[in-house]
Amino acid sequence: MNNRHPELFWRHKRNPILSVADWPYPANSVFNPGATLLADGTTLLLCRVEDRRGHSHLCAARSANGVDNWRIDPQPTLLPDPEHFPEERWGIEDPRITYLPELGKYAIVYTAYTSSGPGVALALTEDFDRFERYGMIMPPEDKNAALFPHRISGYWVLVHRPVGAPGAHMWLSYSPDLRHWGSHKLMLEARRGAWWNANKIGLSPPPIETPQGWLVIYHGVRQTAAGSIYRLGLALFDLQAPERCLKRGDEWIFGPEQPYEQRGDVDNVVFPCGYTVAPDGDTIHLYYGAADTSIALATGSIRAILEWLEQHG
Ligand code: BMA
Repeated sequence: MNNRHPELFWRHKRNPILSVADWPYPANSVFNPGATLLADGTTLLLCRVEDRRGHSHLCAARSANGVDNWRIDPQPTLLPDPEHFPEERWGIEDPRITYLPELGKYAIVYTAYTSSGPGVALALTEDFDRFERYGMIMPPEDKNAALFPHRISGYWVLVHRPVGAPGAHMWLSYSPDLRHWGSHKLMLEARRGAWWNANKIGLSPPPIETPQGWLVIYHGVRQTAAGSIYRLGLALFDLQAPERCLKRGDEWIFGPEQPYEQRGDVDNVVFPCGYTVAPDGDTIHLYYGAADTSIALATGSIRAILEWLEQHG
C-alpha cells in the first residue's frame, strides 16, 4: 500500500527558478513574489528584493513561459517612498496582485514596514511602471493582505491579518472606494494547541474564484523548539459572503521539503504571494518564496484541489 500523502502541487524541476544571482543589481535575497498574467500572456512576478540593510523593495520580472528567460527590470520597480509615505520607512514587502476589471488596473497590496510595525498599503497600476499610491489602508500590526477581483454586494473586499491577543487570524474588511474600510469580519481563525496552524495564520496568494466558492490558500506557522515552520493549507468560502467558510482542510498540503526551502536566511519557509492560471482554466502555477532566499514554482490543478477539499474539508 502507498503510504504517501497525495500531492496537490508539483515542484518545478528547475527550482529555484529565480535567485539573487539572476539580479541585474546587488541585493541580499529575492523572494515572496506577487504574480499576474499580463494581457499578452506574459507572466509578471513582482518580487520582494531585500538589500543589505535588511530593507525591501519590489522589482518586476517578466517571462513568456513563466519559468525561464526572465527579463528583470534593471532598477527597482517600486521603492519605498518614506518622504511622502513615512509608513514605508523600513521597506515594502510581500506584494499580492489582483487585476480589477472594473478599473482596468492592477491592485498591489503590500506590507509597509515602519517603526510602529508592519501595516497594509495599496497601490494601483496599469503597466507596472507608473504607480498610484493609496498609502496605508490598515494600520500596524497587519499584513498578508489582498483584494478580491471585483466588488461583492457593491463593496470592495480586502483579506488581511491583524495581530491580536491571543492569536493572529484572517479578517475581511469592506470599502466603497478602496480608501475607507469598515464592516470588519472574522474570516478564518488560527487553531490552537498542537495544530500545524496554531496561533498564527495568514492569507498566501489572493483568493481564487471558482464556481464552488473562493478557494483560499493560506499559511500556518508552527512554533517549534528549532524555530518556525511555514506550511500551506486550504479553505473554501461563500462567493456572496466570503466571511462564511464552507470547507477547511485539516491537514497542511504543502510544506518545506527541499533543501532550498529548508535552508536559507529563514529556514523552513514556503511563502506564496501569487499564482497564475493557465488558459485551460485549471492549471495553477504557484510562485513562492523559499526560505526567504529565492523564488520557486509549484504547479497543481484547481479541480484536484477542490476535490481534495470536498473529501478532507
Ligand atoms: C512572515 C513574513 C514573510 C516571511 C516569513 C518568514 O511573517 O514577514 O515575509 O517570508 O515571515 O520569515
